[in-house]
Amino acid sequence: MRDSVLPPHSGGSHIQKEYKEGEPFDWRNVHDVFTWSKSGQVNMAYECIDRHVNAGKGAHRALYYIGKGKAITYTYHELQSEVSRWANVLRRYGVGKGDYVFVFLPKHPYGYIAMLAAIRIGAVVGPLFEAFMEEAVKDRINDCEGKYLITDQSFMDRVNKEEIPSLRHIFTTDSGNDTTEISIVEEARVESSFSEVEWVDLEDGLNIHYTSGSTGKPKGIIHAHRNMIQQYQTGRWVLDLHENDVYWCTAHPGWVTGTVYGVFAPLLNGVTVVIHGGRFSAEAWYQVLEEAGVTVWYSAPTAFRMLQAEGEDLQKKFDLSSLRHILSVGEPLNPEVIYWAYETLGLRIHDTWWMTETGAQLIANVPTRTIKPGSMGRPIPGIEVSILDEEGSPLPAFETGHLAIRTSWPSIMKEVWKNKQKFNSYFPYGEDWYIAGDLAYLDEDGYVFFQGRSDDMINSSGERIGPFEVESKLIEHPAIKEAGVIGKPDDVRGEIVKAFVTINHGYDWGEELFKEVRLFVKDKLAAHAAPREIEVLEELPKTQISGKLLRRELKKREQERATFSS
Ligand code: 6R9
Repeated sequence: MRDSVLPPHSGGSHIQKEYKEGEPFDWRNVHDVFTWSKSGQVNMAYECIDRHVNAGKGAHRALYYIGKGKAITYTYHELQSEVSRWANVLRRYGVGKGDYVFVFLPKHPYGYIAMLAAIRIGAVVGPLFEAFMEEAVKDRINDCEGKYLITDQSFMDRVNKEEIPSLRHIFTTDSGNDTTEISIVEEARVESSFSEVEWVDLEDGLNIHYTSGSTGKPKGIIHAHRNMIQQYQTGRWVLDLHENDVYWCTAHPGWVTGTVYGVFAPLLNGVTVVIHGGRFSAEAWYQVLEEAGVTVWYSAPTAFRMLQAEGEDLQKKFDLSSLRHILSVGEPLNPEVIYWAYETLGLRIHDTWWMTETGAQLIANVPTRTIKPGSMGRPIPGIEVSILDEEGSPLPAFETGHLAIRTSWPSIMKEVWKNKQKFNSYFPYGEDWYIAGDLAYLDEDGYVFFQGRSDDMINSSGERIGPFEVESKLIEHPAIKEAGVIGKPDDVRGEIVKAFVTINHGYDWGEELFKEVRLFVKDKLAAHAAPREIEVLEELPKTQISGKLLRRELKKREQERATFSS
């Protein structure tokens, strides 16, 4: 019989010393860490890099890249120099405070340097997921009229310059043959390794991430430099980062996790950040853990499940003894995976919950607390959570309702780009409570149990996919008349994208057309958005009055079928 709770492990020395369980926590206690608390001048890139260099830690390793070819290392000092050179190039081409700079690069140190260089000169950085295809790239840059793009020459076939009229300059990391782009790597070489920091306000824009809603196009969530308070502190208490840690967050910065916990939180804590290029493979991932000597590892349930599926024999081939702390985010973490890690690695997986909009973790299993597998953990110090009913009144323990967070906290979003209405929709019961859009219940000890989304959002392998975006793309294909898209429960990916469609006259549905339509969505949007299943219907269920698609009905249909067949 497995234990229903897992005891705290021996780590977590920071939170153990600095926080007494049950006490209130004031975020202002964190301000002293930062240079701005004395100088009054703030910039995220400065606090991530220069602060450590000035404290005599310039020789400490900041980035450690394992990918194709030889490993690449940047010390904090080298990172400062390189970021400054890139910042000088950007400045020379007119990039300045408040400009939107999109970064469309693979998992490689260049991507990190590009982001930090843009932030150093006061620009707002928009990291784009490396698997985005032409339309996903175009829609996002056009939405906020981005003026600058830093990408790689090999990605340029997915950048349609003609259809992004706001773009003034495109910088690329590989000179290639096309001379219309600016080779930022080459131009940076001849720049000075010193650059002035653009001092901004705590409330000024830092990054923009697009998240999928259940209706309409993705929304641009804008965050401010003040986020560093909570990002630093959760790095310290939840990730349990200590100066000599070798830390690997497996997410690409195009997902908010890869930016906040792949770049900001670890660098604010002065640790070594491991970057691994390339796609998932169990062998390659174990290899990275061993070769880099990873101590703290932040990943997602789908990846853990895929590793589990590869079996213990493979795992045993690697020396994973450096690992001491594992965390997860993005989708429900099933208890089986926690027990798998506990039994094979001797470590618990610590689930964490947050959203693009929240800017940092809010609910987590901090190292000093008992884990209840199946629960995301409890609100972190300084955060208050409640479960509200449809009228906005708190529900008792074990009753499922809307997951609500008491406002405010340091890293809450600043705004939704040009969409006040969308921003307000997060506060339907007044400004005291932020409503996540997730359903959950609390147990008698205040542990939070996730129950699903209250809207139609799909979560496949930790990617949030808006059904509307996929539906819109599907009906652009000449064979598809109408489309309704839902998430179908899946053992490995959490959910898969399933489409119900009606077909235009003259088309024969079959394997060939299925593949063609799937590829169509994959090529235009992204691989993770392409339906893995497509089912043809006579007609789609709609609401009687407004004719709105009833995704709920499609879901029900899928559920009933699952019950009958199991
Ligand atoms: C960081 C991130 C947010 C949505 C969120 C929820 C789901 C995140 C979770 C989780 C179950 C967890 N989610 N963490 N569900 N357990 N530990 O994921 O941001 O991409 O904006 O997604 O992801 O539904 O509302 P984002």
